[in-house]
Amino acid sequence: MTEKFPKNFLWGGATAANQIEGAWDVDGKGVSVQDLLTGGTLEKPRHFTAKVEEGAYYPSHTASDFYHHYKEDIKLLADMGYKVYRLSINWTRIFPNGDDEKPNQAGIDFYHKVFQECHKYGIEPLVTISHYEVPYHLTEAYGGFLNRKVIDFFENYCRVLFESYKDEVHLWLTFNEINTALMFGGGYIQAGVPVKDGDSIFAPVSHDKVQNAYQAVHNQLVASAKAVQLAHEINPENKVGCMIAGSEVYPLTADPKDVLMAQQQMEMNNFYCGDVHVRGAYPAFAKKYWREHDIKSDMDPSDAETLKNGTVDFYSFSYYSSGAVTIHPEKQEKVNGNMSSGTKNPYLKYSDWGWSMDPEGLRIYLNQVYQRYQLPLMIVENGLGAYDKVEKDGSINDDYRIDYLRGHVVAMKEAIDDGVDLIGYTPWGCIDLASASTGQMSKRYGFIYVNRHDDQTGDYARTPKKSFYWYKKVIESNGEDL
Ligand code: BGP
Repeated sequence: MTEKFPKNFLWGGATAANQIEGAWDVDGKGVSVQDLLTGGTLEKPRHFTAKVEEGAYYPSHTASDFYHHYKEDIKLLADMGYKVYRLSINWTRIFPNGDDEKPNQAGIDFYHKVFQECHKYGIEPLVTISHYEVPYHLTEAYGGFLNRKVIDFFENYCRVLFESYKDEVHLWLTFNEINTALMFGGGYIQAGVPVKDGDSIFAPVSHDKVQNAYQAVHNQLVASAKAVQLAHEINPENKVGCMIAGSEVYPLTADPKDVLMAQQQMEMNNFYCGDVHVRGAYPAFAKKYWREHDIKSDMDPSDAETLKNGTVDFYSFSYYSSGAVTIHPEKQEKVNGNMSSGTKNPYLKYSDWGWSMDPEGLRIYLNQVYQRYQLPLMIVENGLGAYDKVEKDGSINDDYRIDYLRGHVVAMKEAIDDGVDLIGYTPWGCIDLASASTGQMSKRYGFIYVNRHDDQTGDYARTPKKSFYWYKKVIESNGEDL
């Protein structure tokens, strides 16, 4: 007999404010780093514009208009039987510029309404405090998280959240995919580090930018540790997690040099930030990496203590795909996709955006991370971005999505049987939303279809897809009926 999902397992789904809410300039909201990023495609990635260009498409400006549909949306999540809903608070609704003296009451009220709606159905909100939504003013005036003053603004923002939502929210994540600042575009989206007008979000990263990204991430790790302490102080019931962009990296061959390369990528991609969040100190391999890459971050003498005292209560991560690496150029095969690094893995299939599909990799990752940290784990993003087709009768038969998710739920079950303490699962984009890497509405993840398209047409009508009914059944049976 194999182990089952625990009785109180947190089934749910996840979204982010800038990708779902729209209403980017209403009720006192300020401009976030997202609001200046245009839409893009796989061929022509999204880019930064120093100010909003007339006629250009900015995904965060309209997105799925959750701002005006939240009641209907949360009711649909409840119909699926959600126990938890992961969403983010857009910092610029609370502090429009980031350094304002007083918060914006209309912003605070909006999320009160959202949380109350969740509680009406017994859904626990899991709140990401910063999901790629740094106020743009902090980028322009301070250099984003490159500047330590922004740690204080973040702390102030957290204080307002923890106090305002003390009775409504007890599950928090500090920074979404904190490690991505070290991987893409020099940290603009993740940490508000300034970039040049026209820079793509995947622009090649110069040494200065790498240096900046490490500095900004250090400051964010300190900010996160302060937030954890504050959350516990304000309400001992609060549980705070980190959020890592998780990916398993395989050696393409059994050549020990490939194995070493994969190990080193796992360390820098996954464990560099994870270790600081969980263990409160940088891992041993960090020093060598800094030395070899000439990275010098300013650290305050008090930082070591802050990191030590601000370790997280649980480890959360996103998992979409795995990577493979080899030192042998003749064995390398390129993947056409926007997130793939390394080489094609011949054992796996790839999505239309070149992301590998690898449920087994999730089981491996869960085991690896659990053995390393021995903390409760939560998968807060997972899913298949795909083009959906609406049939003549209005139905959406997304069997490919069901297959992808089923494989990952099976992998979770196996990991639980392996002994992993997995506490929850919130697949990404449970309601269709704008894609983070392309800005497209047509790259859909949802159980709920939103009638909105890349050309900015569509009335935002919501329709449950076939996967909606499948996931409802999964939740009802606590992961038994797949
Ligand atoms: C993660 C982000 C999300 C989300 C997801 C899917 O990296 O945390 O914001 O969008 O990836 O990516 P995409 O939207 O590019 O398909």
